[in-house]
Formats: sequence, C-alpha cells, structure tokens
Amino acid sequence: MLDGGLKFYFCGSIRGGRQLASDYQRIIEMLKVHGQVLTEHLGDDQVIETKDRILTDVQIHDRDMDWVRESDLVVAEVTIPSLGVGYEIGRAIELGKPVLCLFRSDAGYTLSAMISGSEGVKPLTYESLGELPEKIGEFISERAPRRTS
Ligand code: 6IA
Repeated sequence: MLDGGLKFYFCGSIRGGRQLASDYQRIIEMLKVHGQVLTEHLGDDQVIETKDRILTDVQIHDRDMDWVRESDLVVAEVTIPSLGVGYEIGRAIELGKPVLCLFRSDAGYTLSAMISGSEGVKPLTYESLGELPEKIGEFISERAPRRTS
C-alpha cells in the first residue's frame, strides 16, 4: 500500500501537563516514517513556547481544527488527561477521521471512559514505546485511506 503521502494529526497534552513531551517526540518520529505530521511542534517545548505564544487561543484553535480536517489519520497520546486532546478526539470522530489512542499503562493515570468506551477510536494500551512502531503500522494498514495514484 502507498502510505508515503499520509498526513497525521498528532495530539498530546500541552496545558494538561508536559511530563511525557519526550515520548511525544518519539511517537512523532515513528509517524514521520509513514508521512507528514502536521503537529510536529507538539514534541518540542521550545517551539510551543516561542511560536505559539504569539498566537491567540482563537488562532490556535482554528489552525488546529483546520489541520484536523486536513489530516488522514489522527493519533492521540492520551495518557496525561488533557481537555484539548479530548476535544480534538471528539471533533475528529465527528469528522469521520480514523483515531488511534495510545495509553501508557504504567504512568499512574486512568483513561476516561469517554475515550476507552468510544466506538469511534481504536484504543491501544502500551507498556513501552518499543511496542508502538508495529502497532502504528497495523493501524495505518487497517485504516488509512487508499490512494489510487
Ligand atoms: O488542553 P491542552 O493544552 O493539553 O491541549 C493540547 C492539545 O490541544 C494538543 O493536541 C494541541 O493540538 C492542541 N493545542 C493546545 N494548545 C496548543 C498550542 N499552544 N499550540 C498548538 N496546539 C495546541 C499553546 C501554547 C501555550 C502553552 C503558550
């Protein structure tokens, strides 16, 4: 299958807490093997601090929603509870986007039933980042839109 042109929207906590920012960076690198990550800045505190501080919250919301619409697949790291990530997942489901939710089992958090119980997402509980490249590949094979060209 051709997956080189895929566009991913990656979601991860910002104001919910940045404890897993380096993991977000690793997951973004895994996604980049398959295509473009529209939200590459999410792994990088410095970019968030400098670039996004000059945008208003309305500009951030509207830009991010444009990217959700543009994306082929949404991958959300949902371990740290984040209102923004939950909101993006809900909007992505309504837009019919395939959504993969990654939840780390050993970090001391409990996943919201509104995510684990949603038919619109594929939930994936993991113990280490090493498991993810294969699981992400499976999700892409199952759910990526097929391109004919
Ligand atoms: O509620 P949260 O802040 O944890 O929401 C995080 C999610 O919302 C992420 O998946 C982002 O896609 C989106 N989001 C929230 N805030 C921003 C942002 N700037 N820049 C880009 N995406 C965002 C906030 C910068 C501020 C801390 C200076």
